[in-house]
Amino acid sequence: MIQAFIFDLDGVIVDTAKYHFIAWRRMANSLGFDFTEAQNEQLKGVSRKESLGLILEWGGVAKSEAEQEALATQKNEWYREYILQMDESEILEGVVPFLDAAEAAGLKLGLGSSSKNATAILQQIGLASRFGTIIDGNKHTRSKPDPEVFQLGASALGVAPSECVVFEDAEKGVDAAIAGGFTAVGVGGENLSHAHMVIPGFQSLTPQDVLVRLSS
Ligand code: B16
Ligand code: MG
Repeated sequence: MIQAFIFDLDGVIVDTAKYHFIAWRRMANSLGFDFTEAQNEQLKGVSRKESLGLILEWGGVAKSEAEQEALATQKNEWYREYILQMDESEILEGVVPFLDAAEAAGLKLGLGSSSKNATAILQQIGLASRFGTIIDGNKHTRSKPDPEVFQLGASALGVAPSECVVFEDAEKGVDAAIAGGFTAVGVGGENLSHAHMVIPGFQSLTPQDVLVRLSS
């Protein structure tokens, strides 16, 4: 029986992919190359370090470890300029009523994100206190598609993966949930057909709708 919902952050609760894209592009442009929004799709759910590696590869640019460290720090400073302007108006449509209904139904709520900025973002948008546990990029070491982030979340909530639904917008996030034995709900996005169920978003959706569709 499902006892808990674990939510990814970027792309599920808020659309921060656009801010990651602007900041990474600024960094790429400073190195003399560019990349596309379609390529940016591949960075969803991927850690900062791994994202940088992919972008440098696309630009055909080689950098030392120390230089990569400096580039990642610079990108994060730019990214934080954007996220520190965020407020609750950036919460994706339907998310708050869905969280309210899930809580009222007695489900435990957790957050599992690759982002080291997840807690800052949740504070900016006023949702930090809504989750029984927040596992962010500072609390786990193995990136999605490794299931570690969700396993730590389930364990902190005191539930087994089989009792937990994970909501994810990234292909690698859905892979991570499935690899860990969770039920995966893909949110929006493309390449999510391997999830147990796909939803366009949370508008007009209730936890009961999800549980009924998953059991049918
Ligand atoms: P940061 P999620 C992920 O968050 C993003 O989708 C991904 O694009 C980003 O590179 C990663 O967090 C790391 O973010 O640089 O803030 O630590 O989708 O797992 O919530
Ligand atoms: Mg995401």
